[in-house]
Amino acid sequence: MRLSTFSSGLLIAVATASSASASTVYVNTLGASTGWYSDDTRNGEATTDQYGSIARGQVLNGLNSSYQGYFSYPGAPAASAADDARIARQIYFSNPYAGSTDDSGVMSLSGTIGGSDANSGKSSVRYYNGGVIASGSALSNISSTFRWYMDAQPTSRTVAFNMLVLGSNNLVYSLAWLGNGAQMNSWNEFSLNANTDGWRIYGNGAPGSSGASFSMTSLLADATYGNLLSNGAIVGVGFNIGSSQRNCIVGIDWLETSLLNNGNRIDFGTVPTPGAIALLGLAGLAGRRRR
Ligand SMILES: [Ca+2]
Repeated sequence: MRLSTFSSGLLIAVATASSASASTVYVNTLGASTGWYSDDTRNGEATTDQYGSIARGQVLNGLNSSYQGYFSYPGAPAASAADDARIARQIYFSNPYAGSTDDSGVMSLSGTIGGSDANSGKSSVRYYNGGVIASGSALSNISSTFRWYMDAQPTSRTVAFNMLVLGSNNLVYSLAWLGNGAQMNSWNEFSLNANTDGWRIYGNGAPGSSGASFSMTSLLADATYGNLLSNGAIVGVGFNIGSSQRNCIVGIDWLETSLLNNGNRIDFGTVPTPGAIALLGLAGLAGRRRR
């Protein structure tokens, strides 16, 4: 699996403490300005666009929207503006549903682009800080709550909350959590803590979907993976749908997790970030001065 060759640069990065903040962080775009990036997003539907033809399932690496640390493995696709455009068809920020919190909109993830039966598409988005987000020991008291909408689609699918963890054996594992009971055409709010069942571990020989699901507490007590994870480092935190989640679009309203932003809300959607507001203010001031 590609994760096995995940950038060794992460190994030498020093943990970066997030600045103290008691407030909501707004995320309305992918890339360096927010720290939220596409990584394992795969083209959902064979298509021809202005950049040429692209097959289903092809991994997309955008110049601005993809996390380049993810693409250090041999044979990785080169970053391109074409893939930025393709990623933007599958991961985008808008306000399509009534009832997002404070009318803030959502970050939509589409497993396919056009509603075909393509099963090889995937949308994957995570926060990265270029190094260690939290030590593996933080897994033992993890808590997360997130709110999301499931679009009306022929298949009912559940967005996964997930993490990339660099194990103490220097191999990267993906931990994905799926809650139960998501409703189509509805807002869903899922909460988990260390004792909530529903985790699976993927990559580097881990059983993935073929194994039983775990609570984090039981996973950390597992003879094979417990010490690897708790002595490792969390290097990415986010969401995905797919693969094999065709014909489903989900919109993520917000996330609160013990791993990011000091547990305060990360609100996805169309609200400008404070930085963007400041820039708009400066632009307005400059405009007035010109007049
Ligand atoms: Ca929102």
